Amino acid sequence: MHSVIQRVAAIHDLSGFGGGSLSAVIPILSAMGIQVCALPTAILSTHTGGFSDFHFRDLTADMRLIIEHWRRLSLSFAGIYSGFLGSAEQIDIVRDFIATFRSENTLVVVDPVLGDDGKLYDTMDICMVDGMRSLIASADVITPNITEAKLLLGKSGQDVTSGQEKIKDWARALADLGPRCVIITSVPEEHDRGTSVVAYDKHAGRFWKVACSYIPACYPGTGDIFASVITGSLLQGDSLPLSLDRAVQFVSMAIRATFGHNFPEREGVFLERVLPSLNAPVSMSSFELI
Ligand code: PXL
Repeated sequence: MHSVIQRVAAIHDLSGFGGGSLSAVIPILSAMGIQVCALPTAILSTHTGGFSDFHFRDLTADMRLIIEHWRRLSLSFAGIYSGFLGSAEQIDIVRDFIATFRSENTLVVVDPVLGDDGKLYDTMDICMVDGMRSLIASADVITPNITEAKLLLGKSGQDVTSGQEKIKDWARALADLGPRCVIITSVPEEHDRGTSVVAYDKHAGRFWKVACSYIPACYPGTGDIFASVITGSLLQGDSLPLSLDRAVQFVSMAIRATFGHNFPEREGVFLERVLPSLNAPVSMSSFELI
């Protein structure tokens, strides 16, 4: 029967407090009219950024059983979207999942969650970096931040991360590993304190950039929010540059809705304040071809 709603398999952890991961993926995609089937990779009391004594339960064994049941149900997906993985073994599980459930029109988005601010997250190690590098070969779209781009390309900590031509080379090198579209976030601007998002569409041979307004705060979970809006927007049929614009605007709005309040940054952004804006028409577009 013709499907009336688009369905996405969301392969992420569930962090109980602090926002991000499935706590962001589900409401964002639901608000965009997309049905989310969650395949949890791990359950945590909080995300790992800014909390040291978090509880972590790895769900590798459960994932296999969940996938087996979904296979018996012959489920199909318009999108497959992965993020934080709980063990190196899950790399193979996600790769097999994509091979089994992907059809001609399935959009596969891999957010290679590994680290930020020049450092690996607490639960990540070099095996995960190597695994993620192999997993992105199965993706149509990847959304690394600048730290993850560097790790995936095996660049050293000393490697300078600014300069438009350099970032374009990195995006090309990541696309050479497999994905059609590479979206790099948190790219430092050369002449001011701001950052931008740079995207490369290998088939079109084009680079796009959207500048992000500067706010002196760093909230965990914004990478998951960004990648979720990208996934929803592409599934809704938006172009790559328009999807970038929507995701950057939504993250900026969430940060602005939070920044004026005096809560610790580790508690994440007030996503609920801005969710309804996902249904508003795009009011302004600021993408540039670079
Ligand atoms: O936002 C990425 C992310 C996802 N899941 C967990 C995390 C992080 C980043 O810190 O800790 C558990």
